[in-house]
Amino acid sequence: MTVSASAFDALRQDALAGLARATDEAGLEQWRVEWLGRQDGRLTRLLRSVREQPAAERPAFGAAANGLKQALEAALGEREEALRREALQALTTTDALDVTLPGRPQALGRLHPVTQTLRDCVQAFAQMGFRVVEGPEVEWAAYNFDAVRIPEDHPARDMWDTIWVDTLIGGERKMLLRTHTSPNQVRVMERMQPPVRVIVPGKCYRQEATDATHEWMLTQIEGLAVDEGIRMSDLKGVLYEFARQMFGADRKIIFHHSYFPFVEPGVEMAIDCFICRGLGAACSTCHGTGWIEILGAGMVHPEIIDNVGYDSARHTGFAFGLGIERVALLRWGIEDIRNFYQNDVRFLEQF
Ligand code: FA5
Repeated sequence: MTVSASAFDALRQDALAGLARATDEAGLEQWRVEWLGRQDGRLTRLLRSVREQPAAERPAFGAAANGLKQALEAALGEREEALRREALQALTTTDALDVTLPGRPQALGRLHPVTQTLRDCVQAFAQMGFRVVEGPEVEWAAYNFDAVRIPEDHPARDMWDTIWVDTLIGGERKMLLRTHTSPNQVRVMERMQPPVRVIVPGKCYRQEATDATHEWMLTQIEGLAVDEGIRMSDLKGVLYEFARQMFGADRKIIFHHSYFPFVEPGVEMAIDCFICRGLGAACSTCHGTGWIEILGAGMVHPEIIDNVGYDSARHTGFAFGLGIERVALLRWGIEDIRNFYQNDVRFLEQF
């Protein structure tokens, strides 16, 4: 069989007319199989028939068939592109979808305000040379109470109405959710030798009647420094520097005497109330006192120094237990601590 130049032209026109009738992906594929399909495509068959041509005509036939194949492949590519453009155009002109509208932003999470405050406090103490260590949240009563001089019948145990773990050991409940980070004073001294300068951040749990400044779960940072010659003035210097960094130089700070069985002497540090500035007897945030207590502190009791195997004649130390939610209240002027753990996104996304 020989195919004349005009026959090639007719084939080309036939193919291009078929391509113009294809209006979607399926139509294009059908056309491709009909013309360019490897098994039985019309052009594939034509190319195979080169062998059957008289020897003298083979080169011209082959060249014409190949030229037609390339032309059809190019035409297919163009038609695909044209259909894609048409489809996009159709999308932009229908009311249902406006592809030019900006996308909806993804809501990004952020650190909880108490976590932010905890990190800032940790950094302030780290800059003063304190190293971070951690202790268990489920604690032995022996560490939480006895090791820090709060024996079974001591009235101080009432201050920390406790959430006990129900497991009985030797018929007694001996484990609890720690009520404060102070057991870590002992845990740290048991495994380190002076000089000690550590902070221990973590959650604590108490059976509290909650109010504007009390939650049943609270975050504390315990601080401990033990060395030769550590004095109360060192404690005050560290705490003043911390308060200056967290609250700025113009906030008022007060130290009250206080009692904690594990320090002697003991103090509490408070910051002036940002709500009433000390003027409101009806202020629910500071209970009319004008001050918001943020930490308890003092000189580590010599008996505890000796109990861990140090020598209290040589080594002295200070400790403090700082409430992080209270710091967060003060730095941002939040009236009620209970906001922090109510999981209201409208509150949390303000930080
Ligand atoms: C203690 O927990 C002592 N362990 C602190 C201490 C450490 C004293 C080292 C001396 C030496 P207190 O119960 O006062 O003390 O708590 C310390 C701080 O934790 C408070 O000043 C307050 O900031 C915070 N805090 C206490 N109870 C709550 C509560 N229910 N909700 C929120 N914050 C609290």
